[in-house]
Amino acid sequence: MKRRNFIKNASLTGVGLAVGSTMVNCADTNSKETKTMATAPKASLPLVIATWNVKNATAKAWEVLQEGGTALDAVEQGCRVEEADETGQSVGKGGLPDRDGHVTLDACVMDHLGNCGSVVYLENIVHAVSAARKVMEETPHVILAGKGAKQFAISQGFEVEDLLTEASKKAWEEWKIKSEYKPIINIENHDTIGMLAIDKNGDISGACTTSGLAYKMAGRVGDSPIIGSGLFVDNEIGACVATGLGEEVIKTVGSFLVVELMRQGKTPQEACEEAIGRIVNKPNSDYKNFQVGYIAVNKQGITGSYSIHQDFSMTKFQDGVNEQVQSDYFLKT
Ligand code: SD4
Repeated sequence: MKRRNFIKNASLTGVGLAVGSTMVNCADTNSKETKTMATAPKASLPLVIATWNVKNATAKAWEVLQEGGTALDAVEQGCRVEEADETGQSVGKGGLPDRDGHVTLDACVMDHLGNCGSVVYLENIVHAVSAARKVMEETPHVILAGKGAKQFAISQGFEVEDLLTEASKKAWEEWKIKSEYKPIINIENHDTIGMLAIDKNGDISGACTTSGLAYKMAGRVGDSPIIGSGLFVDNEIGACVATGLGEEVIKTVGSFLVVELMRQGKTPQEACEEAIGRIVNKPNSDYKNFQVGYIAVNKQGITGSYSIHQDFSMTKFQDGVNEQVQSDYFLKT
């Protein structure tokens, strides 16, 4: 499908376009920011959204916001819930390892002031998201990798743990029999987590944490800790976080793209759809064989989500309601 048709079809779905009784004019790509702002509908704040079905994580983030915590506190605490859950095999403890049996974590945070911190290829530390926050707050750097990231985390009081659980080890041993590497669509299902929150001050922050693709090559780093790809926050405009095959997100600088599209006047829904369009409309795109999903929120608290394949969802906590929202998707046939 050509890009123009993709966008046309996407806008026909109507997902996320109707907000209360107000319709946002999505097709008007010439609309000026001032015009968009004047007609922009507002959603109730605070709010939390996260990739996949992670109600325990969003509940934790919501609790933090209710207690007056910042959006940054909320997303960090929310992500920690998934990192600690050993049954989640795409994040933190229990994450599936690389080909050599090592669990390596990628995570990042970004706050409303545009500060950010990441850890990549981090081993033996469960709460990679908190290590990323420490990089942001306690170092002059943005990214720490591998051994250095681990040493830094230890110096900050993080405990060293074996992250490979019996279940993940068994899965890896079974995988080794064929050693066939290919991305599995929606394998993440509910655990790799990207989270965005707006606090009572209207400030936006985001976080993302993952063990990356199962059975990846040693040394592989995905989109999740790369600011602009896996996550981007602009407190004037909104924020976006990605999930799925990180290589494809990196190639299109996906989360930054979504935020910039919102800056141009697109709704979060439209922006997510166009960013997926950039991936599927590439010449020779192999999109039928991989998944990418985006969730986004704008400054007004309006949210959107879109993926290539069916069965992507986001969890949204707003107005005291914590619910899983099924995402619209590109590949309908
Ligand atoms: C990665 N984007 O490492 C991550 C994986 C992921 O849901 O999001 N899985 O490519």
